[in-house]
Amino acid sequence: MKKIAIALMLLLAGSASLRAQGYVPAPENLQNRKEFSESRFGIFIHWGIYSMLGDGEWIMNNKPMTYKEYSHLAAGFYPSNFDAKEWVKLFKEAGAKYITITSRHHDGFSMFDTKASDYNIMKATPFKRDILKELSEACAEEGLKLNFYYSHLDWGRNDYYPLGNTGHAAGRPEGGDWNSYLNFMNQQLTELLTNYGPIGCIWFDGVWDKKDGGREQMEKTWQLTKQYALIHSIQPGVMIGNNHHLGVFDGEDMQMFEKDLPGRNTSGFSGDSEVSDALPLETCQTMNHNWGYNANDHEYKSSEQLIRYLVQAASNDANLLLNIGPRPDGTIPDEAVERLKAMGQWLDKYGETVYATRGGCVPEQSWGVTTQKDNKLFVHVFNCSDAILVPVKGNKLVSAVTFEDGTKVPFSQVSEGIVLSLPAAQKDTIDQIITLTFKNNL
Ligand code: FHN
Repeated sequence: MKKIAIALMLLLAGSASLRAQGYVPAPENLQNRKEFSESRFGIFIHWGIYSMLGDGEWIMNNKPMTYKEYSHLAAGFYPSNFDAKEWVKLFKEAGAKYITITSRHHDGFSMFDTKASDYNIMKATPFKRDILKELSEACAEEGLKLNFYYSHLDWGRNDYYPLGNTGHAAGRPEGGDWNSYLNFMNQQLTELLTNYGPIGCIWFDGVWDKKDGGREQMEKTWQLTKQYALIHSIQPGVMIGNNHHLGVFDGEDMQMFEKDLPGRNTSGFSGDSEVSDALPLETCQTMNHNWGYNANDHEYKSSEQLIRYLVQAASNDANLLLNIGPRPDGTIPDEAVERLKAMGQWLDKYGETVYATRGGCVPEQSWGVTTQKDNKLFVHVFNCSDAILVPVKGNKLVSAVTFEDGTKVPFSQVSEGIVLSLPAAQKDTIDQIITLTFKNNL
């Protein structure tokens, strides 16, 4: 009897320590992950006092400017045309389901009401309005989820010491208390998770500024386990993502890819990131070449390109987080508005083939990509020809019709898969969608 009791105690102690080591997401977190994946389209917003200089969010580092000079921008920041309701209406019209806004970028300026530093929108600007609060209310009204981007990296604070790889011309003293910086961040994160209602995700960026020593050292330097545990203790449902450009760390709930689809590395950020097969994925992308407002950058991707990119992301089982950089007066550049509206019109008609789908079982082909749901495969044809081969084998095809109007598409099942004869009338669209219905789920 005594032996059984001891064995039981050991078993319990063992499972407790296992749990202490590994993060176990709460049920509401799992639900959030599901909803996040189903939503497929979000708007990224890079907005801060840097927008006044019209040269992107890295201007303080790139110019370079000292923190002393740069911080004077705050006293002139007055986005008189900012209207949270208008923004959120536009994002909803675009078909987006969530927004992710920079609560604080690398310049260290807080775009929200915080007691942790006076360098914030309420105390350091004449505007004195908490834009995150206004956005949280507008999002709640329109049913969009709100996420906060939060920079680990800070070019302004004295306690950001030892320095990382960037921001060396900011004019900070030699010496500073790193623990004080860690506490500062945790105080701000607590505020962000307490004062703005339920938050969808905390989107971290910047740990790559101090990444020497590899993953374990990064974890130690940034105290990520402790920070993640704090976040989940305040809002267990909130998802944590970290744009460290590596494979996911314990405690993270999603994985993001900068300017690349998962598994690709065309922009050079994702070389070391192994794609998670368990967590929701997200690709973030700019509309032009900049994240923050750049007055001279008018080289925008076309609406067609952006729509196809959204579909491509979905075909890779990833959301698209599409960026806008609002002007300093609070308006959104015309080119961006035009593209968001065009995406919304397209999603109004074809959203069913994107929202709540999974990446298709057929990998990208020369003709295009696929998404799927239950026993339906949505074939997105970007490059048209008279006939295409869809390499699905071993599942009986019941019907093939155009998504547009249900016109039957002639097909034959051959040993390599399914050959579709595409209807001529469809040849000039952004994305010709053919719905294939199979006997069994895919
Ligand atoms: O340095 C930032 C950059 O300003 C921007 O916020 C992007 C968005 O993914 N992330 C960083 C670079 O990795």
